[in-house]
Amino acid sequence: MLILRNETVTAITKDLARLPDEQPESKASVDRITEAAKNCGPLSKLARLAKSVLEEQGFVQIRGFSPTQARPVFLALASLLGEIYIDPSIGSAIVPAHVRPGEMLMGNHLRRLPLHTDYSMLEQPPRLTMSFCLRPDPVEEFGAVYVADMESVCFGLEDDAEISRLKTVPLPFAARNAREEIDVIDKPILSKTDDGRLLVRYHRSRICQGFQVRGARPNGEQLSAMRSFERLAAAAVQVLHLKAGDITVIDNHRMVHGRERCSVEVDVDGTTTGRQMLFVFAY
Ligand SMILES: O=C(O)CCC(=O)C(=O)O
Ligand SMILES: [Fe+2]
Repeated sequence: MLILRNETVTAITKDLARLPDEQPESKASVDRITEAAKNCGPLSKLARLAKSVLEEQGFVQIRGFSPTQARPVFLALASLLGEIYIDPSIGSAIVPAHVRPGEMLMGNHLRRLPLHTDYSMLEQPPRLTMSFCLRPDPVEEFGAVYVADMESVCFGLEDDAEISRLKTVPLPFAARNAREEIDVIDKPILSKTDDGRLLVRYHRSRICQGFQVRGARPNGEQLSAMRSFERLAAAAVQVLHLKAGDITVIDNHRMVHGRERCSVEVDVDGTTTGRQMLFVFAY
């Protein structure tokens, strides 16, 4: 974990006061934030440290910012670590999530979220999944993030039969396209990026949806690839407990992530308040 001293947070916040204060809805506004972030000395140094830790272990947790500083700090740091991705179906660089009963989006569910990679249905999934914790779960052990580094799981064992199968058995990943139809792409769980690095993709419910759309059932090889991947990933899980203000950066090409179950506080009128996060994705 990178723990920021108070002086560091003060210096970064002062620098960022010069940043354009705008909703990052367009590529142009993200470009302006990126340009301004490059001139923030202490933030650039923090970004360099974050890159080193990310390279070492596939994720990095940064603690010390306050939740009220969320948007400018989060976006500026993201823009120094990668090229920010704007999901066309969302239309904004920042994606909020608030845990509530009865929500559609997986990130808002109270249940435990199984290990997966984000945007597994894209030909090129974003390299970084970044989160900013605005409000942790009301219960200490709840709402924790799980990460598992599949690069270290595979290291030195690339020719092992079980791991080799993960590179060759294709699985159908489903995605809703702009016309509200379902597209399916066939990809193995483990492949390589253009620059030859490991690219992990996995999302059990997207895969199930892929089979459903095709009107097919997974064959024995596919089932055993899914089971063996899930077993290998589960055995490598590390648990990250979040505090308000924590920024977590996960390498979405080499890691899978998930989340512990959540809870909500219930008001007299039945409204609920739970874990609140902001997400940014980047290449
Ligand atoms: O809330 C979290 O920390 C993770 C949520 C998540 O992984 C997702 O919605 O894809
Ligand atoms: Fe995710």
